Amino acid sequence: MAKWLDDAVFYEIYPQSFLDTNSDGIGDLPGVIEKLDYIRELGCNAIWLNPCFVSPFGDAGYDVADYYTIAPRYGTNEDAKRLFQEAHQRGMHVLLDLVPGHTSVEHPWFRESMKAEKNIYSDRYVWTDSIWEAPEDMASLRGISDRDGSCAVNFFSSQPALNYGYYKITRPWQMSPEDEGPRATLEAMKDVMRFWLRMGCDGFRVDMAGSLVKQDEDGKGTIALWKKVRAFLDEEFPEAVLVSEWGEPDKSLQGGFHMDFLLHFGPSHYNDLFRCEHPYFSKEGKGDISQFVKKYVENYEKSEKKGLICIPSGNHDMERIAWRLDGEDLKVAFAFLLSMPGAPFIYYGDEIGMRYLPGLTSVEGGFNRTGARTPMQWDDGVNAGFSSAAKEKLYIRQDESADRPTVQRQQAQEDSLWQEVNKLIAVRQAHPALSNRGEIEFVYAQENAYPFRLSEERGRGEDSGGAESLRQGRKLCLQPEDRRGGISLWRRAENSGWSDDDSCLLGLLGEGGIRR
Ligand SMILES: [Ca+2]
Repeated sequence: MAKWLDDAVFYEIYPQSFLDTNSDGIGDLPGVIEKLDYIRELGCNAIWLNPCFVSPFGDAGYDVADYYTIAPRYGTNEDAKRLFQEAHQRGMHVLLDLVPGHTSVEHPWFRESMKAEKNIYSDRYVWTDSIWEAPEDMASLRGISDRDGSCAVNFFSSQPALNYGYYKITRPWQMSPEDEGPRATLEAMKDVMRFWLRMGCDGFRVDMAGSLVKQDEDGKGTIALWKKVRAFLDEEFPEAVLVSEWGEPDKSLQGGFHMDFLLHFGPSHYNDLFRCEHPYFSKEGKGDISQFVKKYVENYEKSEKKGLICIPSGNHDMERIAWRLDGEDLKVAFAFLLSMPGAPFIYYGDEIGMRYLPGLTSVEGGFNRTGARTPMQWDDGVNAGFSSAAKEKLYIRQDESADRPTVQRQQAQEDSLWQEVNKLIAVRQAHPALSNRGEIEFVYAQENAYPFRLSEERGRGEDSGGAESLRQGRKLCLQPEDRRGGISLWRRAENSGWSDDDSCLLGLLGEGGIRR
């Protein structure tokens, strides 16, 4: 695994909403480059960039029409190359978003695949052999061309599924992953990876990574496929990093991914902590962390430390973390996020508590997700410093409330969320016990109960200073009998806020911070 992952703290950038440098109302790659120093100053040293390739943007770029070209609205391939170089100069790394599961209907592969005459792209997508038969358990496109068949779609109707084969074959038109068509699809995707890795990107976040092989209940076919990708990367780009949108680390890490996300859907109970009716980290104290911990421990053990389990602050697919949590709650939530093992991922704007805007008219297939994708709020200037375009031209309407958080204001304010996140990252980076790899033990996490405690031992022996700081810090910790280096996240159920006795990460480490 690439060494830089050991202390990577990621920042997810939604390029269209980050910084607009040419006043068209849409963020762009020169804007990302301009803000690299800001990201570094916050403490993040790695970036995940959402898709920035040519696309009709029916799903905000997750419907790629050309894998090899940066969408003109974001800039050029030269801009991408410069981004990689500028990031590397600052000791930072950049992951692009790879969307291997489907393309846009406008992709030339699909245009060829739609033709009735057999050609080299006929088997690039999942087609049945009759217009009257739809693929089981999947939506499909039908009657859109002269080809006699229905084509499976993965998500929206404009996203036909690429063909990586079926694990369990039950119909004559279904192919094995070893058949020529599926193998050619995988080779094509390897070429895409080669192209960007050669240009200087450091790896990929892989969209819907667990769903490539169809009728693959236990994931065996998809794991085997990713093992092939890993072998290819080990051979040609051994430093290339892969993180999966899969949510089952025991499977994804087996397939050769270095990291997997805890997802907001499926069995993770991630939202119990941040986004349900009674989030655990809300000061009302009505939450439950036990199911989350149970599932986390299960995943942690099953993954056998082969890689990292990543807990994001949010992403472009869910409501923002500030939706259900307020200012002080957010600091506690970040103390948790930035003290867990695995590489942390901070979604742009979450470091200032940017709000989720419910009820916005959908933009580019965002629907309820649109309110989590609004333009970044930098300062008190026009459009909060995001763009000098007319307000009506902005990619998505901005939070227009007078007290909307901005980077500029929070950087100037000593007790702001930005300052807290900044300190938390610094503490994490300074103490090997809090690094990305290593041991975690949940000391206390009962059903419907507070507090919640965890103990971490990481990097001991590498830097006894860090472990020693933790031990000293544990004077504030609530388990004096516990001799291991550890931290505690603690809060009182009946309490409406933090008291001086409540301990939290920074207080424990004796470096200032939350309510010490
Ligand atoms: Ca722009």
